[in-house]
Amino acid sequence: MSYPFKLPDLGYDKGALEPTIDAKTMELHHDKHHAAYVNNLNAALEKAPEIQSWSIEDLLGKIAQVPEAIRQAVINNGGGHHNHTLFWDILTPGGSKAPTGKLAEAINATFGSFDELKAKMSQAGATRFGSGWSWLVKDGSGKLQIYSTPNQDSPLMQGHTPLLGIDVWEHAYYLNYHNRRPDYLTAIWDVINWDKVGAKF
Ligand code: MN3
Repeated sequence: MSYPFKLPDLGYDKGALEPTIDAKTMELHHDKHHAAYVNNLNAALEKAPEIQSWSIEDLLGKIAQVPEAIRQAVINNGGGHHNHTLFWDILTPGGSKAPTGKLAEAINATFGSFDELKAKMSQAGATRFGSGWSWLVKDGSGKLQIYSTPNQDSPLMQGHTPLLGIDVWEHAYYLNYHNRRPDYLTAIWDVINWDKVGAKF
């Protein structure tokens, strides 16, 4: 899939993740915030026909080759599009509530336990100043890593494959959790679909 990019359907009801994530937050987050990233990404690419055939993974993975005039717009809005598309996918209702199979083995080997992974990712999200994401990624050598990125910066820009991303922008939690980002980061583990995360690994 390439330019013009389209806002993907959620694939489930906006209230399906309640009470962890309320329907109004899902509506604004998907229909307004994500839609704006898609529209702004397309507006930027309109000015660069030579890269209009690139996939979103190519745009972010080869960001240094994107024309400088639109590079930051692609980082912000292409990152926003890819990050949110992944977020809706791994929040799909149902699936396993904990990692299984090879992913579970890798998590235990790398972090010690699933609880330790949750603690590290929540910590990364809680300590990200301002807006950004907390990530579980597979790095270039196939190893798991946890870190946060600012704004909409994507792990793809450093050659890493994002497996699980938690949006810590205020728009992701403020209606329900107000300023209590740590409470959101504790609750969100109830709605992660680990079958989806495992499939990406
Ligand atoms: Mn968001």
